[in-house]
Amino acid sequence: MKDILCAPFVEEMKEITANMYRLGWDERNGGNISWMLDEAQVGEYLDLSRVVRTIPTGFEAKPLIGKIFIVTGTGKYFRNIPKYPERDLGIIRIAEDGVTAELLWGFSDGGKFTSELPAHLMSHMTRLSVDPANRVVMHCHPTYLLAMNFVHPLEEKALTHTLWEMCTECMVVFPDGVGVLPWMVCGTNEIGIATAEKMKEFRLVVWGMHGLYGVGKDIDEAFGLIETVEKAAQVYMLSYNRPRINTIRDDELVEIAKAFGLEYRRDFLNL
Ligand code: 2HA
Ligand code: ZN
Repeated sequence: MKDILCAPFVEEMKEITANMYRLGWDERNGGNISWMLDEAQVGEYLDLSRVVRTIPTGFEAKPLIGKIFIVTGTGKYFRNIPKYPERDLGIIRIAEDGVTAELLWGFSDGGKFTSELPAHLMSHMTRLSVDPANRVVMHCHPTYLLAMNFVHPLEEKALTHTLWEMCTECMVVFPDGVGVLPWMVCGTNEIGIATAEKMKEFRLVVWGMHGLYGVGKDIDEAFGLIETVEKAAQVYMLSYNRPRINTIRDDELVEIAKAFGLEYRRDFLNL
């Protein structure tokens, strides 16, 4: 059996959480990540017949039975994950009943998975139904996007349009736009259901005045979506209260979409 602490998926979780912390997106215990792993790959590092303990998830995730995820722990700080991966990360498998998580590794201090597990697993279910290659769900509190939430309408068309206008790359990276939920209590099944509903249409979902969800086939893709939104939000916050003398026009956004052969949210333009 190979050493789990050297597994590429543990290494990558350490690296990405350290990056996100340094970017200021994950203060204290803010943010959470879940990543669906390949069973054969995990089997090189762990005896899959050995369950450390079981933890109820609080909701049914039948389509995910038998699926294995590496997830961040509740109350754990991204800042500490590189130092204490075995304590602050866990590898869980959804049990046969669909409502229990079998802990295969990690959470070594008796801890458990993120309080946002409902939003994560429900989002995995939805994304897998529209994109079988999806593996990662990532949540964080990007600073400029959060600031923007307080001065810009929290509406999907308006928010997406503004972000698209801020950097030429935005249309290329998220032509499908950004979904928006109003402020809601976090950590509940309700916000999980609402997030997953938005995930039918969007790979990016803003939790109003809280943060952002991004998904993708791997860590790079989810992270890349989030950092592109955050860059655009930063440009917006640096410029929105000054006279605007230049802008990327809607007909130019269409030109980008055409040049890159993109399927995009035409209804989010004002043409
Ligand atoms: O885990 O970010 O949404 C802390 C959070 C809750
Ligand atoms: Zn949060």
